Amino acid sequence: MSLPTRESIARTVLREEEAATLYEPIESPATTARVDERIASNPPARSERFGAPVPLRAEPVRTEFVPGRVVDAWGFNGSVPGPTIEVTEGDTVRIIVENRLPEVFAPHWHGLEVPITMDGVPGISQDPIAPGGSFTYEFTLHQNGTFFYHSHMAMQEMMGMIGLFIIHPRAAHTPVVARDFGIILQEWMIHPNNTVPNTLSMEFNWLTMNGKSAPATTPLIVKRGERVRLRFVNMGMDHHPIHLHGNQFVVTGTEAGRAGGPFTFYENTVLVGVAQARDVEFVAEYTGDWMLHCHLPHHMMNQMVAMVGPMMVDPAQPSAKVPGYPQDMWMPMDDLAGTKPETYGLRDGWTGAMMGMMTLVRVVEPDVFEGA
Ligand SMILES: [Cu+2]
Repeated sequence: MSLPTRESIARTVLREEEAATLYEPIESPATTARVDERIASNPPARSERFGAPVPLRAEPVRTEFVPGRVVDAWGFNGSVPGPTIEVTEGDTVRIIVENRLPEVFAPHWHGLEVPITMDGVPGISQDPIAPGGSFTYEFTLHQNGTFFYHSHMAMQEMMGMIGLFIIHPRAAHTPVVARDFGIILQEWMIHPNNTVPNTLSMEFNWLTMNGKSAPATTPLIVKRGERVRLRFVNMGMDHHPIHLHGNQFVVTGTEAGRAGGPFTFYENTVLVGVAQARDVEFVAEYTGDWMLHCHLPHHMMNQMVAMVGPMMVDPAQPSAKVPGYPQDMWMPMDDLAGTKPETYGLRDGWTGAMMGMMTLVRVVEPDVFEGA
């Protein structure tokens, strides 16, 4: 087993300091952990302290699911998925939404109990926001939990238009967590030689966590002994059974907010249905690189295209006589995707095991984590 080195952890901390200059976390003494925004969106999101309105621009965004796989998606503020909005229960928020798309649009605040005029459904609760137009939403939040915003135009959803809307409670839920990660699950059909998602497709060949497919996803680094919260949101056409290796967790929240405790029903796979949120919590007791992934086999792959790859076989080879051969190929690409601090120290060839809706929870020893 390979562990991050002191050097890699130092680089991670440096990266966090750099990120701190990019956004201003909301101060909330009630909570000890914030959603890790390096994970929650890419590039790092800008959380806005209430008092200043939150600017939210709907716009085309060119991104990459893995290095070299360019995709022309739609998102918010230059990010797919959009930036994480983090607020505290009781806050009044003002969000200035600007439409830089070439068609009408409106954002819906999924699960939030807001006045009907703020619900963001074009044609029902308001006029659609015209291209070049804007609309200001303002509401007071009396809930807490994992929520999200998304375009209420169905095909725009499948172009990527979603972001996390995290409402922290006034007093932290107990037991208090030390790490808090938000992960948006999405699926896409990107045909060969295309960069634009086919939003009408019923089949999908790219599965992403926060806009990246493994091995380009960012592993979650935690210290052994810490209590960890993972927040999942699913915006797509399939339900995702998200499985964590080597640990048992409890579901502590849904798309409606915090669930009622005590939490005694342990699982290691949680089904995150379409338009649902699930919060799970566990204590990271075991050192190691534990996989966290959707367990649908077709969601553990990249670039699935019929009649390409596994279907090609040389009939002259003896192996061609084995019924069913070939099935899986081992294709590590460490050089391509293995260069960020969070992947430092993984075994050679690790990228061969990482595809699709997949990442790692890397539990490291406290002295390694602290760089002692
Ligand atoms: Cu899945």
